[in-house]
Amino acid sequence: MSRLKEKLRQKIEAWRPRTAKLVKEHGDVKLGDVTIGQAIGGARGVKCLVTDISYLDPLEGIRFRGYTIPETLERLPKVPGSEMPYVEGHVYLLLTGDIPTMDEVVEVAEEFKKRKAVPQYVFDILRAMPRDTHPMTMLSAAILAMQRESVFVQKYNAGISKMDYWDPTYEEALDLLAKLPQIAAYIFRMKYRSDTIIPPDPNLDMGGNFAHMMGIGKPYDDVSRLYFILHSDHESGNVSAHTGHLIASALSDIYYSLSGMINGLAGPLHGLANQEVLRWIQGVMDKMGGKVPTDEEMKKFVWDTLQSGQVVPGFGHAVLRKTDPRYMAQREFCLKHLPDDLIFKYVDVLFRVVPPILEQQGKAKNPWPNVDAQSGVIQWYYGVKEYDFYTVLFGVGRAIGVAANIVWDRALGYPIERPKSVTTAMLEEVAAKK
Ligand code: HAX
Repeated sequence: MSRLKEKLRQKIEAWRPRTAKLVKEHGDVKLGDVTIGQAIGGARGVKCLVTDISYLDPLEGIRFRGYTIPETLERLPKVPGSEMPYVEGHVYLLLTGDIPTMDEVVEVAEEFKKRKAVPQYVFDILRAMPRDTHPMTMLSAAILAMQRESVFVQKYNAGISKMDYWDPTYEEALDLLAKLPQIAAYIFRMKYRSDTIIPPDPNLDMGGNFAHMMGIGKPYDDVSRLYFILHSDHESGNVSAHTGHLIASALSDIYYSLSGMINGLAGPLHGLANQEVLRWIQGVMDKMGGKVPTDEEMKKFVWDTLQSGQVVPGFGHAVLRKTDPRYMAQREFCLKHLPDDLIFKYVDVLFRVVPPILEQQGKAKNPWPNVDAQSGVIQWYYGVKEYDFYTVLFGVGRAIGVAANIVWDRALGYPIERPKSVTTAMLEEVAAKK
């Protein structure tokens, strides 16, 4: 058994009594009430999910296993010669809650290398799809196609004990995570680089290998590491994480679950917002003839968007009530590596003008930028101008957190998810009694 798996096994054994005690002795303690507004309004703020992989504080932002983004980036072991940590180390952190040593990270990186071969039929399926298929559809289909590889299904059919469900789930989670960078890069090169596929380099870590297969030189390896880490998890109520958890709760395997979570991420109110931001900026650029708008000019574009009944992509959040620290981490990267980039300047103007406008409009509860307002500009700068592809990068990162959650869901025996519905008439009846 690998050291990561052994450590995970020990953590699971130690954790199980905590969950069991809570359910047995305190199962009927109230966490809160649900209002009619919440029932109609997407369960916003209803506390009914449990995860220890990450926690999103509305004012502070995300903490991965208790660590803020700057702490995570600082403490995880760095790839030699790079500014950014190993993504494999982040996988270790999310799964176990512990910051790994360099030795432990290298072991996980080696394990990823052993698991990374993508079956040929996946490429055949991708090639059979019309070339103008959205890359998120391709990614989802590629993951779903590999469902026949599921270790969980094999073990389940052989009658494995419920207590051991986490083990094959862990195995297939690592199998899938190790393959995703190659699938993503394959989609990119096939669709947007005249089908010139670059094979993986067996000597590189996950982020380095992704940059290599994309055909982009340094520091794109660090960009990839940063992206995958930043996008990995955002507690479990967001659409992609929740979808993955929900599907897995039916004991569907990791392939079904992650293919489904990718489909949720592909919505413009969620992960696709990063593509929408670039599309929106390009529209403004066309109108401005490439010149950077003044604050006054930009305000007009923002108001035009709002008045035509559309959202300003990259701003607002269902939970956060301040600027997303994932935005700030990428902003810092931009200030260091691409301060004079034209699109970064656009993003910078938006950073100044959008929040006061949204406040003035008085609808959005959070006027501040989210992760998606900043992520496209970095990709564009390093040559990935096909913004349809941006959400795929998000998806590769998000898979890490969703997979870690599912392994723990199985370990702690979380049941099939089944919230209760009511009818509109029932709501009216309750409202009338008040
Ligand atoms: N532009 C214009 N209007 C906005 C807005 C924005 N950026 N953000 C919120 N609003 C509006 C909402 O559409 C809603 O309007 P209605 O009352 O007319 O329906 C109102 O303000 C209240 O919304 P809210 O409670 O503040 O926000 P929600 O929790 O309902 O939605 C969203 C959160 C992120 C979906 C929302 O802010 C939005 O649409 N933002 C733009 C799209 C975007 O950037 N999405 C990415 C979010 C981060 C993420 O998940 N990345 O993957």
